[in-house]
Amino acid sequence: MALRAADRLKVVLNHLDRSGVAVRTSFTSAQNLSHHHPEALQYTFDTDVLSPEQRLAYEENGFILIKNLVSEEDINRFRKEFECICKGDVKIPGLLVMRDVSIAKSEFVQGEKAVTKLQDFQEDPELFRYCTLPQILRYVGCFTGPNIMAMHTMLINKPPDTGRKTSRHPMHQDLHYFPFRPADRIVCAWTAMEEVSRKNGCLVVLPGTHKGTLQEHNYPEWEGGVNKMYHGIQNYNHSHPRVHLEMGKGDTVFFHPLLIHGSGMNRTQGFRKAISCHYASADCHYVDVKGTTQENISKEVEELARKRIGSDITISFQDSWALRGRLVQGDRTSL
Ligand SMILES: O=C(O)CCC(=O)C(=O)O
Repeated sequence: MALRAADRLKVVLNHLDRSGVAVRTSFTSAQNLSHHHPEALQYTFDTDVLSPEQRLAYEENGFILIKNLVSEEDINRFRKEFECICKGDVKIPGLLVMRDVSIAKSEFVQGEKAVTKLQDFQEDPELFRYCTLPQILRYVGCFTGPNIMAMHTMLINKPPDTGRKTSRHPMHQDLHYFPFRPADRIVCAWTAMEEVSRKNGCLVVLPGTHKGTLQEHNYPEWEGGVNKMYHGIQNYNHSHPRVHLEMGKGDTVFFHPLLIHGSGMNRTQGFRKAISCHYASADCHYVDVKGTTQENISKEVEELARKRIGSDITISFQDSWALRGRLVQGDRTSL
């Protein structure tokens, strides 16, 4: 009996999974972003969730965009909770409320308009629902495998730029922030909470860069200042093809932690909101980052913990992740 094209591709993929034979695919857009290094399948599992074409696209590009994954109702609930937190009606233990470097210096901005990011919302049952949505976890499992930890949570409220270009997020690799490996078993889910476009500062990614290594990150020397913890890579290839991820409300992109990405300035008067979670396989293990390019961020995180908790207890970089991580599927085998 003749096999459908997708089924034939599946047979090939299963074979490749076992043999580690080289595959290559191209990005499905006007730009040809395929890279001409043959590689073995290594970034995805065969779970019957991703189509063979989607699987090949992630292998090649390091990201995949799924349209309409999160409902309008859920997004509206997350937005409401964000407003309650900004107004001070809800207090969440451990939540980090961040302000834009240029807005923080102004005395006159209050509430929602002053907050650029909520980080570590694992103790907020309403926002943390995002990390447990079954339709998200189905995809996450394609990259992590069945034991899944939600490690890092953020609601980003990119403000209208004040003219100092501080609403930009420098190009970076998320692995810089993580003392756990292997990188291929980590994935970020990032969901647009409204239309995101080049005008309001959508994500920008450099396809294929997930196949590279972790680069050195530092604070960029921007004239207008730079937000706390917004480290960037100085020496990436500026002529590498870029993809601007323009997305609708509820669309979700899944991307690899070595993928070089950032986001542009918000040139509108509205706040550009997105909610995200970094997941890792619970089978990952911690690594010591002393003496590596990650030492700068580990020291900064440890210093922040001292300021928040007090200097009588020492929270190491690794502890800070072990404390925040939450099991969302399967068994907590290692992390
Ligand atoms: O949402 C954005 O503008 C960028 C977020 C991001 O890349 C990050 O926080 O690592």
